[in-house]
Amino acid sequence: MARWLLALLAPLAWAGAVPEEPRCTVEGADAALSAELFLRRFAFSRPVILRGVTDNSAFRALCTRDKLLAAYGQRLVRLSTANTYSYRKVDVPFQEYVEQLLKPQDPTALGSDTLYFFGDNNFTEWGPLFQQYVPPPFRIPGTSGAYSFGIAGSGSGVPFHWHGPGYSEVIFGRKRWFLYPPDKTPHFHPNETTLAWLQHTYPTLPPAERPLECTLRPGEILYFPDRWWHATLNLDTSVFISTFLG
Ligand SMILES: O=C(O)CCC(=O)C(=O)O
Repeated sequence: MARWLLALLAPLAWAGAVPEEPRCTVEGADAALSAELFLRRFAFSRPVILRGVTDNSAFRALCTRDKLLAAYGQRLVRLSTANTYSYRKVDVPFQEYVEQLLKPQDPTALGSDTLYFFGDNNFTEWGPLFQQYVPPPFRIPGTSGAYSFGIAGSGSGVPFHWHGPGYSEVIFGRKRWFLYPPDKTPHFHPNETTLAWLQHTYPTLPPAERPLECTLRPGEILYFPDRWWHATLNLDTSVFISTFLG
């Protein structure tokens, strides 16, 4: 689907917005990137944003608010607190999440008091939806992909953390990413939301201490290598899916 049409349709499907920062310091690649070059240049060493490598318009059409509510409204979804270690989990019907909890982030709330729907998905109930997702094309030898699907309000996000390599794709909305290599631990508090970190810590960082960053739009896929620190900020109410390689 053309990007201008997506931009028009996205606010109709899921609402809300935080101002966008146009700076993008993550390398980009297009459909000309080969699997061999992906492995040599990015897989083990640096993030990359892949553009135009898959077409998820069919999956996107199933992820509108109305379609998801009709299909899964009565199903339970598991929410996690939006702090670095996401200790607390809460199960709610998907409809209750969408109608009552899916709100813009309160900038004064702690991560431990902010519920985020991402991961812990029920692959039996949501399997028919996930089967329509076209995953990113490149694999690291010896790994397979596991999905984490999410929907979250504008200004929400996950504070800095790290784990194995993976991809993240935005289906609706825009998501700003912040990344540091494994040997550069960011300045952050694990119970501070990304929005609070952006307001209080980010402006104080000298240029050499700034993260790599970029805002992802539908159709763009971020790859992050093993152990890279990352934090996210949804600029709009967003629908998104990560593919973890393990
Ligand atoms: O999409 C998000 O907000 C969180 C993604 C993330 O942290 C991950 O894929 O590891």
